Amino acid sequence: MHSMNRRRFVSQGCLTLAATSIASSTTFGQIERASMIASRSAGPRRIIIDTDPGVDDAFAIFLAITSPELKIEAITAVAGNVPLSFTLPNALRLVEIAGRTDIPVAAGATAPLVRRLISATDVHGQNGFAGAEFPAPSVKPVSEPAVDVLRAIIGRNPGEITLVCLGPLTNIAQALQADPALAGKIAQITMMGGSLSGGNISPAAEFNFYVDPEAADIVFRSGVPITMVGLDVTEKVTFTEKHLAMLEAANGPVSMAAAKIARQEFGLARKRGASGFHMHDPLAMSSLLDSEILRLEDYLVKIETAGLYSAGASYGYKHNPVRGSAPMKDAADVSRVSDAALRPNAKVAVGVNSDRFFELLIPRLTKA
Ligand SMILES: [Ca+2]
Repeated sequence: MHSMNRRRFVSQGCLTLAATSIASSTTFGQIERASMIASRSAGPRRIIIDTDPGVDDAFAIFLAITSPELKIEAITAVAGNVPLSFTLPNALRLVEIAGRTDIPVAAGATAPLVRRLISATDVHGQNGFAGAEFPAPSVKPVSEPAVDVLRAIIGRNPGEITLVCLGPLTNIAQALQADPALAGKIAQITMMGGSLSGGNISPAAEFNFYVDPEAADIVFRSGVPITMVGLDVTEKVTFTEKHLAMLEAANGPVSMAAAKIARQEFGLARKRGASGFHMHDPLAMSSLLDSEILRLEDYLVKIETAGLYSAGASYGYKHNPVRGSAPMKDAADVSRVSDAALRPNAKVAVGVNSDRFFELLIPRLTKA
C-alpha cells in the first residue's frame, strides 16, 4: 500500500516534470498555464487595472471597486487618453473618492514604446475627466514603477492575476519584454481595445491600439489568454441622459463623482454631434462580473504595425490560411502565407446585451 502510494507519487512527479518540459518547449506554455489556472484559489478574482483615466476608465474603476467579485491588487497608470501627468493623479483621485487609498497606484509609461503619444483630448478633455475638476489627490503613487509592480505581484502569484487593460498596452508590453517568464504566470488579460470592424481614431484603428500598436502586437503574441473587448461591442453601449439621471438621484461619493464627470462629458459629446458617450472600459470590466453581457468568439488576432494608414488595426482570423499582405518582388522572405494550423490567441467580444450591462453598472455605482 505504502509502496503503491509512493509509486503513484513518483509517477505523478514524472508527469509534472514531463509537462513542465513540454511547456517550456512550446511557444505558449499552455500546459503550464492550464495547471496553474486550475489551481486558482476560490474567492474574489484578483486583478491589476492598467489604465489611462479617462472618462470611461473612471466608470470602469468605480465598477471594479464596487464589485465584491473583484479584488484590486494595484492600479498602474499609463499615458493614453491624456498624458501620464494627468492619468496618474486621476487614478489616485478615483481611489481617494471611493475611499480605497489602500490600493497601490503606480506610475507607468509616459509614452508608447516607439511612437509619439497621440492623446484624445477631444473625448476626454485636457484633464482626462472632460474638464470635471476634483481636488489634487492627497495620496501618493508607490515608489516602484508600473513595470516593477506588475512583475512583483504577478511573480508572487503565478496563475492568479488577471490584468484588466483599459489603455494603450505599453506597460504590459514593457513588463513582458523585461521578464520573458512573466507571460506564463498571467492568468488572463481582459482588455478594452481593438476592433474587427474598423477604427475610431482612424478608419483602421481603435484608439488604444493606434496609440501603441507595437505594444499591442507584443501582448497578442505573448501567449497569455486574452479577452478582447473592442469597438465591435463598445460602440453599441451608450451612456445617455437617462443613465445620468439615475446616478444624480443617488448621493454617494462614487455616484456623485461619476455623475459629475458624465455631466461634463455630455458637453464634449454634443460638440462631437453625439447624444451620449460609449462605455468602452466599463464594458470590458463587466465581462469579469457577468458572463452573459458579452458574446465571445475565438480568433487569431493580428496587429498591424507597419501601415502608413493602418497601424494599430486588428484583424481576426477564423480560418486558415493566415494570409498576410502579398510579398514585394525584391523581398527575401516571400512566405507571407502561413501554413501552420490556425491557433486562436483571443476571445473577441462580437455581441453585447447593453441593457444587461447597465443593469449591472448603475445599481453598483448608485450604492457607493
Ligand atoms: Ca481607457
